[in-house]
Amino acid sequence: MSIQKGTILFGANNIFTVSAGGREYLCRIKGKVLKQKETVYNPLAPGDQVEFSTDVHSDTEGRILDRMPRRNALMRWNRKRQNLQTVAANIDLLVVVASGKNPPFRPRFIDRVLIAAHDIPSLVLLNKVDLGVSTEVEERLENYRGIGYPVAYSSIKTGEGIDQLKEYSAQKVCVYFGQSGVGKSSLINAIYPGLKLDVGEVSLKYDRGRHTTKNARLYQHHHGAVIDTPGIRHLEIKIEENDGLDRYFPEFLSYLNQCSFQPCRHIHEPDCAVKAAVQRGEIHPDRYESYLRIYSELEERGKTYV
Ligand SMILES: Nc1nc2c(ncn2[C@@H]2O[C@H](COP(=O)(O)OP(=O)(O)OP(=O)(O)O)[C@@H](O)[C@H]2O)c(=O)[nH]1
Ligand SMILES: [Mg+2]
Ligand SMILES: [Zn+2]
Repeated sequence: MSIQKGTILFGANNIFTVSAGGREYLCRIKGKVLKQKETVYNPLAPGDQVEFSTDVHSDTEGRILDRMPRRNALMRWNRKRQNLQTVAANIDLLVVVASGKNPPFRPRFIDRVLIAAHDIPSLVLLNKVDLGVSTEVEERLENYRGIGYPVAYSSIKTGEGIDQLKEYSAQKVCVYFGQSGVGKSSLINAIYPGLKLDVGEVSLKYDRGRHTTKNARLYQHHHGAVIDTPGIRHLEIKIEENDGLDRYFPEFLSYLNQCSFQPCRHIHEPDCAVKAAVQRGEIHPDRYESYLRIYSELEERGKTYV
């Protein structure tokens, strides 16, 4: 038996594929690891660094002994399981993929991803620009840029933006995240043609993706690693206990100590600096609307998460 360190590529039914020294091992997880991290639904995700031992009777199977501390992790609240789920861990760049059409642009979804990824460098990417970019979409993307998020455009049909993405993601662990059908797997294929990931058509009837990618998975390549994730319809988030949701909206920050009520929820309170900034056009009304919706969702779920 030997103990090694490796990277989780993916997991299914509590069997994890671990990469170490250019080889892959199928590993089960020891109870201890699970118990330590029992507040989450899945203790390990693509990108996690683990310690594992290889079995004496097999050189392709092993047991995961421990998880190394994470630099960061993209988490979502899994409503069905009433628990937190880790999408991916130790991320250098999160590419938040959207499309302007087919499926339609959903900035509220982007807002949620940016909250979930508050401590992870994120890029907002509008894919499928060959289908056209409306002025509304353009305006929202400009708003993200103004807030401080990098924004980029791409198309796998014309090749626009692909080389820049490749350059930008060199030597990084990049995660592609977004709704089903926006083209995450297609983009990864365009950047790293050797990977040959499955892609699926967008449903004509419902104008949304068909959930082609079923599991998040890390792929190693010569210049780093990329994690493809399954598209989700709705992202529910968790924020740190006692943290105000307002802190997750960077453009709100400079107004927070100017509200008359402290702490202010920026909902019905008089003399609220955030609401005044929305009225003056300094905060985008859609971003404020996102704030309100997420606030009431967190409230519904219980105080622990507000
Ligand atoms: N016109 C156009 N179509 C694209 C572009 N990128 C992807 N598509 C198409 O969009 C559809 C969905 O692409 P996928 O790569 O499977 O999307 P996904 O985001 O991985 O979807 P899930 O795996 O379901 O989450 C496919 O038919 C692609 O050919 C693009 O830049 N322009
Ligand atoms: Mg996919
Ligand atoms: Zn306020």
